[in-house]
Amino acid sequence: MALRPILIIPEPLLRKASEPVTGIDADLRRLVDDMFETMYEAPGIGLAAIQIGVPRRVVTIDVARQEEPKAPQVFINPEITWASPEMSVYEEGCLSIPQYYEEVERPARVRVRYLDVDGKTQEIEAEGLLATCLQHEIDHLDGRLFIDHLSKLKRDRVMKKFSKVARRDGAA
Ligand code: GNR
Ligand code: NI
Repeated sequence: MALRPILIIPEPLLRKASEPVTGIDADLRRLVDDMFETMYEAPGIGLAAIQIGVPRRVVTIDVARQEEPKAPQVFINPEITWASPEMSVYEEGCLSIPQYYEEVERPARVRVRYLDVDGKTQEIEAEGLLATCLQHEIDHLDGRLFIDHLSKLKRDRVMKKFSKVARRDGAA
């Protein structure tokens, strides 16, 4: 297993759409292991492969509370097949936009079809934090970030702040 650096905005890769996984092999299993290690260390409740620079449609999630046993979940090529008309609001954050939190409104429940690590098609219906997290991660696979759901004013403010930090730190 290996910890991998998490990409931070305005890194252009975060705006790239990820490609579907076509086969589950040793490389993919290693990627999933690295994603969990990186996600738990951050710590975060979800991670999309593109956040560590790998443009593949792979998501890891663990929404268990701190006092609960670990509950790692892997979603390969996830697709939303249904979204509830009812919406819900969560305060979201993103490991690629450190220390910025804002409320986002999304469908309260979603059905998601995906492949598990054995390549078997699965479908789940999620609600609450898992529903929010799945939508946040699937957005990443399409090059979208949670700030895209905010007003242009707020988004521009965040992008400007992080561009300034990147320039100062010599990362962009
Ligand atoms: O750790 C994370 N917490 C979180 C909180 C509310 C809604 C979504 C998330 S996902 C985020 C980790 C991350 O950036 N995943 O892409
Ligand atoms: Ni994120």
